[in-house]
Amino acid sequence: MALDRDVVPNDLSAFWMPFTANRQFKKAPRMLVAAKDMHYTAADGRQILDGTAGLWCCNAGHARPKITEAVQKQVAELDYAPAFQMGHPKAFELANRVRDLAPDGFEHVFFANSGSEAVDTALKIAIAYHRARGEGTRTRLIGRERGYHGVGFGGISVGGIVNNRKFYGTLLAGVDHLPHTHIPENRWTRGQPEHGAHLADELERLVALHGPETIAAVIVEPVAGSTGVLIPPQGYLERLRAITRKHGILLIFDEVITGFGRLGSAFAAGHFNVMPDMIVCAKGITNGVIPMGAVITTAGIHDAFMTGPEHMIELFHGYTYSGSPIASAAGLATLQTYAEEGLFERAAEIAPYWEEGLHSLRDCPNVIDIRNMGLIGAVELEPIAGEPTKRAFSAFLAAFEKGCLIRTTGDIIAMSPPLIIEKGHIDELFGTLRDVLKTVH
Ligand code: PXG
Repeated sequence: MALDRDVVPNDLSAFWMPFTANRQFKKAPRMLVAAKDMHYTAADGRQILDGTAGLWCCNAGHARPKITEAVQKQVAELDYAPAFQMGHPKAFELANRVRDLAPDGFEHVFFANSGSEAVDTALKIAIAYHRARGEGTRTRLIGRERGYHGVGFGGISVGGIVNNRKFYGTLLAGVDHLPHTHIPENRWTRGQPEHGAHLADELERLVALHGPETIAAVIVEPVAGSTGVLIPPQGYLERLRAITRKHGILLIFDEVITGFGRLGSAFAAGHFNVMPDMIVCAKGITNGVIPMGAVITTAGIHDAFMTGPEHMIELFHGYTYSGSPIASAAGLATLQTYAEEGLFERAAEIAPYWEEGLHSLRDCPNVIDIRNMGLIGAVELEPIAGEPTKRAFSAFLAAFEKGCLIRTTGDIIAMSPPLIIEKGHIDELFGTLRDVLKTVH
């Protein structure tokens, strides 16, 4: 790709890029320089169809006027306000709006600045909650194989992606994992697969092993995204809820990608009608424009902390930028955009067309599974023998050359477009992918 030297620096060496093959990238950079609605502009001027909503975050599409204006206005009016022992109106207003969007019973919102921070926050609240109620032995955390909960030590400890864990020593103590739910019987399923609810029963085994009085919380992604799109089997989340409730264990849904419309509902909890005790969110809360994460809790959890002397801090936790004015302004304008344009309903309406187009790729070479839910889709490829990830990454590069942005994880292509996507874009995305899959070997 020819780079426009007016906008791209000659020297790319200083920036150590996250989750990127740095040396490979810097030899052949893929630079984005602008974005509007469904498209990025690459440095060579090409329009790139955004099949991934950035990184699952720009649910309303790019450079949406209300959000842009709100951020511009806020930065000029109140750029920053201390987050501890001081307040500013928009953080309270945004918390109220998030509460309104959350299922009934979710009453309080703790702000962080990313999904990783929000995950850490939820895990800490879980342990401290039990302690506040006199059950201080409940300190164990249970995650799931193949889970992704960001990259903090809390998140990688409960997470289950081996490369995100194995380089970082002993991680948090006292963590265990459920098996993942991705089983071969469920290949080619549209929506929730039929088999696998019994995998939730593994929690009973862990409870028997450790004793229920040692376990604080179970954290799962209702739909796992980063690991390659794993849709929960029918009845699985319900069973996890029943077992956690039976043993007094908190259930945390990590909705960093499912929150704010991805499944055609505000949250997966409401979509599946399974109510956890805490919902972790980020990304779509501000349309990805300003970093923000949040934990939404029930009144029961929050109120357990509101007991000591009133002058005392109740939770010794928080970030300099928790509920920052600019993030809050971006969040308010984002939620307004979602509501005014009915984007969650729109996602639900167009999801069947998305599903149809996605599954039409079944006859393409090397495709071994396709799965979807809401505006999420995955195409799994047979790995090249001895060279895992290479085939999918070649497809990613070829798609970018042909003007479409997709994501890959292992040999799985994952797509999660902005909720403003139209049928023509869906045709273009899957048409391009069909061409790409024919050429990539
Ligand atoms: N939980 C979940 C379920 C996530 O998907 C995080 C936590 C961490 O969020 P932060 O804001 O700390 O990155 C995530 C992030 C991908 C991809 O391509 C997914 C994420 C991030 C980057 C890439 O699937 N999810």
